[in-house]
Amino acid sequence: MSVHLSSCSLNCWDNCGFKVEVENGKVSKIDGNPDHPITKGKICGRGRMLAERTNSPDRLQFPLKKLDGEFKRISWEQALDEISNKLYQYKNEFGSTSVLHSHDYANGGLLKNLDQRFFNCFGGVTELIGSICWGSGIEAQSWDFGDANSHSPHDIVNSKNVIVWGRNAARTNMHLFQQLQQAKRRGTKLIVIDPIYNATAKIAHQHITIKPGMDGLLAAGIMKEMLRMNLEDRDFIAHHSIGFEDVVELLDTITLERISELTEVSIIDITELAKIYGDRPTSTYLGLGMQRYHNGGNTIRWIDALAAISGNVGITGGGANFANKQVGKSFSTSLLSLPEKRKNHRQFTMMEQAKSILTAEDPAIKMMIVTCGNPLTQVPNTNEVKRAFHSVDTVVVIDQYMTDTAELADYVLPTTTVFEEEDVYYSSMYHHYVNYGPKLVDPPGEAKSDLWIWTELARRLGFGDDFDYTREQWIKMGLQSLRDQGITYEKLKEFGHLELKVEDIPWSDYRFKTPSGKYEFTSSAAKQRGYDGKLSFSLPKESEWTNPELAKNFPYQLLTIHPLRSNHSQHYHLFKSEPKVKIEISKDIADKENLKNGDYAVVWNERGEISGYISILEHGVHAKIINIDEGVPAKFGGAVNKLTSSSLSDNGLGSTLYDCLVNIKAAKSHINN
Ligand SMILES: Nc1nc2c(c(=O)[nH]1)N[C@H]1C(S)=C(S)[C@@H](COP(=O)(O)OP(=O)(O)OC[C@H]3O[C@@H](n4cnc5c(=O)[nH]c(N)nc54)[C@H](O)[C@@H]3O)O[C@H]1N2
Ligand SMILES: Nc1nc2c(c(=O)[nH]1)N[C@H]1C(S)=C(S)[C@@H](COP(=O)(O)OP(=O)(O)OC[C@H]3O[C@@H](n4cnc5c(=O)[nH]c(N)nc54)[C@H](O)[C@@H]3O)O[C@H]1N2
Ligand code: SF4
Ligand SMILES: [Mo]
Repeated sequence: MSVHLSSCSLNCWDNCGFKVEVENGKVSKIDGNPDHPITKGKICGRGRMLAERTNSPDRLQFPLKKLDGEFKRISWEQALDEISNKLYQYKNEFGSTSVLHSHDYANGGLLKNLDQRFFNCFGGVTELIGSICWGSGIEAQSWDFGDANSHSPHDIVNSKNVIVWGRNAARTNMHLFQQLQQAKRRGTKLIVIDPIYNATAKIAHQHITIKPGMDGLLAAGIMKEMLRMNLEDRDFIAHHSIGFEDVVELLDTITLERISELTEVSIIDITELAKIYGDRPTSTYLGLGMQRYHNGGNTIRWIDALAAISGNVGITGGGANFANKQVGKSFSTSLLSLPEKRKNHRQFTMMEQAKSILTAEDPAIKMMIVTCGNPLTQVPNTNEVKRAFHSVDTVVVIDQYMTDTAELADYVLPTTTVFEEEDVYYSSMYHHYVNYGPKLVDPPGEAKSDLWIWTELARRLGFGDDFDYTREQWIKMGLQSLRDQGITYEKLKEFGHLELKVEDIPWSDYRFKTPSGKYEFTSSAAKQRGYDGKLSFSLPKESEWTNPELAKNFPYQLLTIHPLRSNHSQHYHLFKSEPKVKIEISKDIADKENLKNGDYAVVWNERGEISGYISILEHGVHAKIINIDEGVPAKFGGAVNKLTSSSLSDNGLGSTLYDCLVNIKAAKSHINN
């Protein structure tokens, strides 16, 4: 048995350091690396289960081709020859943008950026822009500050108060959760603002239940109270910001009573929050859930503005922590991806990929290659996504498992897991350490890395020279920009993880990366793009105010938050007992619809329906909420994205996944009856 340092590869805030045991050529156990400065030996079940994900007999092991509706094993030679011939033909006949690259970010490896290199060298394809995950918040912060940068996780020790605003830390960001527990023991005041009384709310001094999609207005109410009590930071506002007068003008148009009524947060709580923000340093940890609304960007901008007005920007213990884009920007990704090779391209948004495929002309989409994503389960409006996939002549899916998406493919290519290839791993969400992950075991059957697949296809298509590098050379290429910091391939290999030199306290010099160089309450970057750039009192798209007719038929708000034990769709099939769709509802809905725990029910709207078992949330949940965790694959009764909408959020080409009205009723279980 041998033990090796490695990394979690999953799309997650924490990017944990691993200690991996290998026995007889198999990964036998995964633990946390106690020497990792942030993750300190603790990892979650999803990370541990990467052993099962690697060893499972259900792994895809051979290239498959669909013939008469059934998958048949074929050789790599045949798969690569046929796929490269098709790429060549479609490019010749219809142009290279008749090929679509559909993807998400399921693997945090640096070399996963090489898919871009392949498609750029091919001549440029139809690519996806925007983000289902965090698009609106990222753009919101870049309008306000010039970029989306977080404080170092170590800085939390300096905060007097911590507000966790719409981040499900206990479930999604376990090392922040541990820090919150420690902070609380040190006497830090902890407040959670969330429509659900989640596990983070349980440890907080106070949980504030809010009506979903109304957080921007709550931040406005807190600011109004701060101004009334003269708690704002006049110096910051005067010297380091522009556009404050626009905010004041807008705040004057609404009363605190009206804000309280719309957000369903009491005036007492709003006033208390104003005092907390005024009692510096107060740090805000924003989550991603609350920007998955039509008004999501505006929501994040209000919370940024609150942090700014209260003087909590650029100071130790403060911050509006949403993402840490400094991390990803440290690497030489364009050396890897060669954007200059791209001759043609067309862009579809990630959210609207299905609709765009169905309506594409000049050229139509003829071929689609899917990597690091499972759009059939994860992209909104599943029924439309399914129609889109069926409309494309040739679909190639590269994955480790036969997912809902792979089921619809013409070719399925088996790929490696994190322990079967060498790479370095990072996440631009939370901390700024980069981890090394060696190749520890051989992949099963004939599974090959994504990189091997791109290299073989590139050779067949005549640009093999662009892929003629060893793994070590590729990693060194990606780390080139870090050489001056002493971050090298050799050192990463030696130490297992290294600290990137990014700013621990972003904006401490008050030099913002906005066009004015100041914090922008009214965004000039937004103005340049044709928006008015001002904050507004915008609302979700599906609500009683914006669409009363819809709200009459579909009176409840559906959240589809991230599952505890799975990373999206990736772990459900490994659970000991078969997963079921759990429909969590408030006590009020249970009473109104006469539903009890364990009842079978159907949730529906105009886009689709999904059935599952009722679980009543007894405490602290907003009265009109239904939650169904996302990610459940079709074979277990999913996907909940049959119900969600593919419309875009207000900025950043983000998603509106939680901006979703539904109805619910008891149903007959096909299992029990
Ligand atoms: N266990 C687990 N962890 C994960 C993942 C996973 O799949 N499973 N996925 C990873 C990824 S890709 C991401 S993006 C992150 C996401 O991390 P989070 O942002 O923590 O998680 P989400 O599930 O996106 O957001 C859900 C939280 O937002 C709250 N919320 C929803 N609507 C609103 C609202 O209008 N206002 C407020 N205040 N709160 C609201 C929900 O009640 C919930 O607590 O998690 C990462 N970590
Ligand atoms: N309703 C609803 N939908 C959501 C969300 C929500 O909150 N609610 N959250 C959204 C968010 S935040 C995100 S980030 C997306 C995530 O969306 P996805 O990334 O599509 O979700 P996963 O289920 O993680 O699927 C990733 C797939 O990539 C495969 N994979 C893993 N590693 C590799 C690799 O190295 N190479 C290749 N080729 N494949 C690999 C996995 O086996 C898996 O099938 O989902 C979004 N969808
Ligand atoms: S999924 Fe996240 S918390 Fe779990 S081991 Fe991986 S990086 Fe750590
Ligand atoms: Mo995400």
